Amino acid sequence: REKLKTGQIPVTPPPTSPALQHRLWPDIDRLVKQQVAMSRMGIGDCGTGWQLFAEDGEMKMYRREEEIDGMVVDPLKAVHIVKGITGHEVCHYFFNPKYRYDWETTLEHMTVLENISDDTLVFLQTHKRIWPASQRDVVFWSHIRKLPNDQDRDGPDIWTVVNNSTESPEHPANVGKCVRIYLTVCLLCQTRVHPPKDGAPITRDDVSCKITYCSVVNPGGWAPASVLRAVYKREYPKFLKRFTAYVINQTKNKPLMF
Ligand code: 18C
Repeated sequence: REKLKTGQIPVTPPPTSPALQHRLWPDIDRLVKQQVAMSRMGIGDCGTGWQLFAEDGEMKMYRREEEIDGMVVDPLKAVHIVKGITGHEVCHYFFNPKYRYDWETTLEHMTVLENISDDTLVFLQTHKRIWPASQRDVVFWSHIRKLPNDQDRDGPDIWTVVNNSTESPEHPANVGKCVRIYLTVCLLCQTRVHPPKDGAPITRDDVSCKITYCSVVNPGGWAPASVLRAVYKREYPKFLKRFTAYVINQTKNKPLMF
């Protein structure tokens, strides 16, 4: 059980947390560990096949062309370094539903189906339709977690959010106008602190965040490969630039959150 200082809020759930008792918990815990380990691997460590498809300053996006039954399921891995924000802040704005409409431009509608615990939610989302394909929806659990920084024990914690498709008996797949997509997404954020030499307090000018974003999206049904690849080549860079700019803007006049 996590040792807490006076006034500190627990992040790993205590044994009584509803998340630990939940039917999804074994899957969530296993998948979070697996996704974090994969996200931490560099492009070179994952074998060959990663192709750079977008680059803008510090942001680099790679994909691997993969198809299952003729459907494009290209894994994506993006790395970015953003000054002035922390990993906890990036994960906070990515996880928390109250900010989602602010930055998620492909979103049409979002509902929280289940509030399992402060760090674990189940979402139903519908996304904008792309002609000529059907509109897509997705049901996924989302889990935010603080990880020990084993490379620098005195450094800030590492933070992650993992989203993974799940089922909802109340919202079965492919019954209405939407085709259900299936996704696994991992956002992993590491804060770097460059302490001021004069011993002055750390400000936003002294921090940067290394962001790794990995995703695999199965379109769930027919979608023309050329259109789908063109869509994600445009939408992923747009998402990461817009989302990080949003976090910078939201946090600029707030105290740093490590
Ligand atoms: O990770 C991201 N967001 C999280 C919180 O919302 C969460 C959700 C991810 C949903 C991603 C899939 C969305 C597909 C929607 C269709 C695209 C609509 C485009 C509309 C353009 C006007 O994890 C950030 C996600 C960033 C999303 C980038 C787009 C990825 C596209 C992947 C293709 C999906 C198949 C769609 C089939 C259409 C084929 C022509």
